[in-house]
Amino acid sequence: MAIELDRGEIHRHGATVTDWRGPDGEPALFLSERARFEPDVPIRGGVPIVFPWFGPDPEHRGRPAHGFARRMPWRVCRADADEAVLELVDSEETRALWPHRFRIEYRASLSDELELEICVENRGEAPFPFESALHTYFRVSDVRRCLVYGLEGARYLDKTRGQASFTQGEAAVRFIEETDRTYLGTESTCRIEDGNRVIVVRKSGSRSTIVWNPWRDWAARTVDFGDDEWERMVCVESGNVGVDAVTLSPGAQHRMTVRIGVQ
Ligand code: TA6
Repeated sequence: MAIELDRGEIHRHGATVTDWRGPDGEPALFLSERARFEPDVPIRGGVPIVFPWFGPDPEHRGRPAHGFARRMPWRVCRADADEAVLELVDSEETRALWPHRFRIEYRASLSDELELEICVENRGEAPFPFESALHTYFRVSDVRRCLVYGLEGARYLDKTRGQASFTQGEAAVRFIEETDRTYLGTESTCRIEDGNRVIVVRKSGSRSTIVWNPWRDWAARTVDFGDDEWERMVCVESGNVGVDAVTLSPGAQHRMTVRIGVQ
């Protein structure tokens, strides 16, 4: 069930923004034509919320990849024409997966910019470390013609090369094959150049940027993703993962904000 706003929509499921149109009126987010809207299944596209770990279960216990937040129903705190606030609070279900008390408040503001703010609070008695990311799928005309600026000189781990560490040169990130890179220690604004359209991703409270395009083989074997959809999307994700993970003291909060604009 989607919450319709003037400039897009957000689902209670995973608090996933699935559509936002910028000043040009064009959809800026990619949503797979095969996306599934079912309990315990993340929506393939829009802005899934990764929490409390990024990637496969770090303890190898079979817990869901990218954590549980994107697979669960959130509570709507308020919603109006251009903004929605949702929350996720720990439960027996979450504590069985991750033994901590927490509250996440998520504010999505859909106007000329898409502003997303996620605030994580430690409601327990002990500090906890967590990873999080806004796993944003951007819609592009052809990923092979896209360039991502802003990560020049940053160190990254390359998942396609065994998570080996590299440094981005002075050139923009371009896409000629499967690309899956976690840039660390970067608070930079990124610009996605897609022909004559530029998507700008500003962030605060985030030191990691993940850049991903699955390319054709992954697309062909993934049921909730069209065989050729890889050509029309790129993920530029803002978060805190790996060495950038956050440790939150009891009662403390961590706020991350991402502001997306289209030029
Ligand atoms: O953010 C990139 C990534 O970690 C890729 O390695 C790929 O696994 C992608 O996320 C999608 O993961 P998902 O669990 O949604 O299929």
